[in-house]
Amino acid sequence: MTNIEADLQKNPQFDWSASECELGIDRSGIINIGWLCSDRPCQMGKAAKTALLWEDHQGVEKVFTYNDIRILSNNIAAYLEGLGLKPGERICLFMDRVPELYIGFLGILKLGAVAQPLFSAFGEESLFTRLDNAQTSAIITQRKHALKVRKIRDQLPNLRYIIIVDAGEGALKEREIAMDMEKLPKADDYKVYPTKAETSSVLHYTSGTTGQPKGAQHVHYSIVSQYITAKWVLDLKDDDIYWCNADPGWVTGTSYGIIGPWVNGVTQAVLDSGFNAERWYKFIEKYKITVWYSAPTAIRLLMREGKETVQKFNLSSLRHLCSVGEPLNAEAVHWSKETFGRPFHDTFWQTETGCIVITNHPALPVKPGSMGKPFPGIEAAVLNPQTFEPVNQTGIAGLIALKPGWPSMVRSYWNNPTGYQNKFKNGWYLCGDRASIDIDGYYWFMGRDDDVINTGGHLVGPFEIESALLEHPAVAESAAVAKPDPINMEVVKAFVVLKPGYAPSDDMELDIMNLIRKRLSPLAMPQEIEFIDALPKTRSGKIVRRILRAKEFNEPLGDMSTVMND
Ligand code: 6R9
Repeated sequence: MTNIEADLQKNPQFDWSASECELGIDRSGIINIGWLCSDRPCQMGKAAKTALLWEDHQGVEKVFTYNDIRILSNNIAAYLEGLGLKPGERICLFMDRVPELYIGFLGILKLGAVAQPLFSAFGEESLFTRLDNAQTSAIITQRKHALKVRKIRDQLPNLRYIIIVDAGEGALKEREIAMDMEKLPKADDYKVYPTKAETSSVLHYTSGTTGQPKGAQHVHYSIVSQYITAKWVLDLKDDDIYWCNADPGWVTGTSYGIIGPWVNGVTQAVLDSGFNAERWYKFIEKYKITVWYSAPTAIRLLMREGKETVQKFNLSSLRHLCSVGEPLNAEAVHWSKETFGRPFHDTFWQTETGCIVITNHPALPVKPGSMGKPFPGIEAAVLNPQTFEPVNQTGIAGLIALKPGWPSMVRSYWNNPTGYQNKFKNGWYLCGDRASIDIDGYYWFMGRDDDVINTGGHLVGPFEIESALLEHPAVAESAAVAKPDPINMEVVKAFVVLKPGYAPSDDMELDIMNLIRKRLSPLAMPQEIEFIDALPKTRSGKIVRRILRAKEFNEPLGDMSTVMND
């Protein structure tokens, strides 16, 4: 029987407070995610149980028990405190998927500071924007990524420490200090900071259409949602070996790549390596992964690899599969049934929701191509885009909206209260996506309702790309839009107007692409650049990306009345 069925049988009325009870916490008392993910499992008799099975791309393995992660995160918290870092300060984690990232995350939270994880493939400009906005006090990183921090540290007066986890004997530069996690002084009885339900915990940056990325500010109380959704949707049980292949630079990698499995006291496996079908299958076989949380782009890559590759491995340990980040097409669900003997279960949610909100939980029959239904305790609707009232009719497209109030809902955007207010209409939180609901109450995803580009499950904002494009000496104006892609769903395409005196060429295209890859990230790099004479604009001068995008997708152009066509 699945967890959700077992729990609902005992107590059919859903209430978040039942999860508080199971976690032994009280909304008005002390709640600390770092403690709940490491000390509590130890207190529940799991001290010697494996918390983390880690392997890197060269096959080097490390194993950590719950007691190991408890002590190591204590040591890190005490070390950071010793540096003078205080509760509430932002401490960035900027690393590949090394153990220090996972355990450091808990350490920062135990100190009462705010963990700000950033994707290690970010270039210096993406990094700068986010550290500057959060007025980050310290960054924990690796030698290879410290080079990017060095380039921007002079413009970041608040950044007091650049902590390098693998410094070795290498020379340290200004503000840099070495921290060897395994050799830190022991702080076995570290006094975890008494954070409360509403104390800030995690700051995840996410892209919108306008302006720079927004820092979604979460609180310690979010763990209530992450606990119960991991238990019910991922169906995590005591003897599971769980693998989430998302990077903690993105919300899936923290909510369900750190907090969800550990607060449930489950063993999780981490592979610090990019995509490679054989390596992935080998990893599942070797560690006997039972529950796997993946994404449509990865599934499409595996599908492309074909049957012969899968057949080389024994994947019979897999018992439950979930997917997130992009629409999970029906074809991928059928393929996974055929290949693994079970379907991928779709889960829809966002950085802002902090937890899964619409899903095919394991007790719900999967309708391939649908995202499933709202999670118990989540009130969702599809709203008419003009009136912002629920459409209340099956099959009609509208805006996905949620009634605020679940525990892991984002509390604000860092330094951007207006941006946060703009996400609400008529008492509903708007996700920025469109869907319809069928007669059985299943949600069918239709697309985003804005210009944000979803490439391989990662959101990239056009504004950030366009700002970086303008730094190229030849670029006068630009627009970044989504272009359909068979694997990544969407990739970035840039339309560029050159300054007088510059002519389009292959070299120019490559030069511009490289600039974006280096400054922002490989994800944000345009896969194609089209040089044009002028961009479509409204009479008030705003770029109408919708028209450029419609051309890429062969879609109708829609209302053109406000667009200048001269
Ligand atoms: C968790 C995460 C959120 C956006 C979201 C939507 C898209 C996520 C999806 C999905 C279709 C799904 N998205 N899950 N689209 N089906 N199951 O991905 O957070 O990075 O903030 O992205 O991703 O557009 O609004 P985040």
